[in-house]
Amino acid sequence: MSKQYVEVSKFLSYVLRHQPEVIGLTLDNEGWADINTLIVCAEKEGKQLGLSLIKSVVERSDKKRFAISEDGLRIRAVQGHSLQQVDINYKQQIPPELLYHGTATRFIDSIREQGLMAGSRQYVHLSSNEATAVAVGQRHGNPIVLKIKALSMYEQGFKFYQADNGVWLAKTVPFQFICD
Ligand code: HQG
Repeated sequence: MSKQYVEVSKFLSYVLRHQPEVIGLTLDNEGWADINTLIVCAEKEGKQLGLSLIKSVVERSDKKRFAISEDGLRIRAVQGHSLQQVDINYKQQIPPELLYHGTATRFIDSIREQGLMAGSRQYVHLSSNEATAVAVGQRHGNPIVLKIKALSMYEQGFKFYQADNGVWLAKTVPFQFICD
């Protein structure tokens, strides 16, 4: 993706997952924003976003971070929200035996004590492949990939969800389900 696309993608992630109010935007309960309103609000803040630019960023997003509604009028982030009022009706799924979580080595002591916590986001994010987890961990520092006994967790009553882009979500991961 070009530098401009990455910038727009980060901007969309920020306003659609975390802080729509910084540009005067409101999201509905399922996280949708009206695209025309988004364009107007962004422009007031000095950010030029045309409809075609937004559409190509959505289509080319490496992780398929965003979705456009069937009528083409609304946009939302498919996962990653910290906004508590957004309640996406994720599909509950039976997870594979193992899922992966990339983090930084400096968090390990705290994770050992508390398990994986969602922190400011609504969910702990897990992936079905190790490479994605390495990349996620690198964002925080010296990366380490934790293997999660997801199926055992599920069998003990923990719920797993999957976002439209394949990211796995759980409210928490107790440390006992992290492989040695
Ligand atoms: C860590 C990206 C201390 C956790 C990715 C992580 C992902 C703890 C950090 C999505 C902890 C939170 C989310 C505990 C968890 N003590 N640290 N008990 N429990 N942590 O950014 O998973 O590219 O909120 O390990 O692909 O890094 O933006 O979560 O290191 O799917 O689309 O606390 O964001 O997607 O960091 O990333 P984050 P994350 P995008």
